[in-house]
Amino acid sequence: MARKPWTAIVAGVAGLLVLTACGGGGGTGEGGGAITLGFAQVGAESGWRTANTKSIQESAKAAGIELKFSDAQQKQENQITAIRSYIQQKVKVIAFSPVVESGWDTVLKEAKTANIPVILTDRAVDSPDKTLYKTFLGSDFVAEGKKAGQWLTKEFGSAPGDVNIVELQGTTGSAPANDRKKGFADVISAEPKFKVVASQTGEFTRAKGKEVMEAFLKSQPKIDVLYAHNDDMALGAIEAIEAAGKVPGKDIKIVSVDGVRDALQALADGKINHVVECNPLLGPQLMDLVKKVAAGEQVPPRIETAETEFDQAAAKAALPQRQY
Ligand code: GZL
Repeated sequence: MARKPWTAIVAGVAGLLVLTACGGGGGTGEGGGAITLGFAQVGAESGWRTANTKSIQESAKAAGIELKFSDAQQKQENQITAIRSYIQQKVKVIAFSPVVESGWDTVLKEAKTANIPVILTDRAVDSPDKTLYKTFLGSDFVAEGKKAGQWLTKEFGSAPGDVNIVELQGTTGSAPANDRKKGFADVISAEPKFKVVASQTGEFTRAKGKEVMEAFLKSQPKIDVLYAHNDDMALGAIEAIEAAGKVPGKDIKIVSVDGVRDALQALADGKINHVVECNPLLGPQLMDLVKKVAAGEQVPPRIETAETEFDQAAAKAALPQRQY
C-alpha cells in the first residue's frame, strides 16, 4: 500500500482529534469519530436504577462511546424533552428506559424521521409500530412475577385457611408494574385460598413503600404475605412492619424483586423470605447493540437478560461479591 505523505497523516490525525474534541461531529461514527449516544434515564428512584445508571455510564466510557445522559425524575415529559434534545443534537443513537408503557409514538416517530435509531432498555413501550425502535434489551417481567407466585405457592401450598396478601406495585403504567402484577396473579389464581386483600403503587421507592405499608397495616386485620414489585419498596415496608411491632419475614412473609445488596442482606437476616433477581447491569450489552445499530447492522428484536432468584442460603453466598 502506498505510504501517505506525512502531512496527510497529520491532517488525518488532527481531523480525528477535532472530530472527537467536538463530541464526534454529530456522532456519526464515520471517519473514526466517537459514536454519540443519547440516553434518557427514568430517574434515580431505587438501588436498581443507581446500578443500572452506573453500568451504562461505565460501559459507554469503556466502549469509547460519547454518552449524553439525562435523569427524568420519573416524569415522562422530561424523558420526551430529553429525546427531543438528542434529536436536535443529531446523536447517532438514542436509548432509553420508558418510565411508562404508553405515550411514546409521537416522539419516536420524530426520531425515525430524523433517521436516528432507538434502542429500548429495561422497560418496554406498548406501541403497535415495531419499526419505531430497533430492539428491546431487558428482563421478562411477567416471568419475574410468576417466580414470585411460584415461591408463594411452594411456601404456603399446604397452609390451612386463606393466605392474605398485600401487594406494593411499581410505578403506575410501567411495564414492570403491569407485568409483575400479571405474572404473579396468573400463578396464584390457581389457588383460591390466596387472596390479594390490598394492592397499591409504592412508586418503586422506599419512602412510598413504607407509607403504603403503614396504611395496609392499619386497614388490614390479617396480613400473611407482602409481594413487593421491587426491593426498595420491600425495605421501606420492613420499617413500617417493625414500627407496628411485627416481625418481618416471620409475622409477615416478604417476596420481592430486584436483588440489590440491601435486600439480599435483609434476606440473609431473615427479614425478607425470597428475592427474584432483575438484572440492572445492562451497560455492556447495550454498548454492543449501539455499535451494531450505528453501523447499520441487523440486531435481534428482543434480547432478554439472564437472571436468577435467591433464598436465604443463596443470598448469604452472593453477598460478598455483590456488585450493587
Ligand atoms: C425493572 C426496573 C424497575 C426495578 C425498580 O427492570 O425498571 O425500576 O425493578 C426500578 O427497582 O425502579
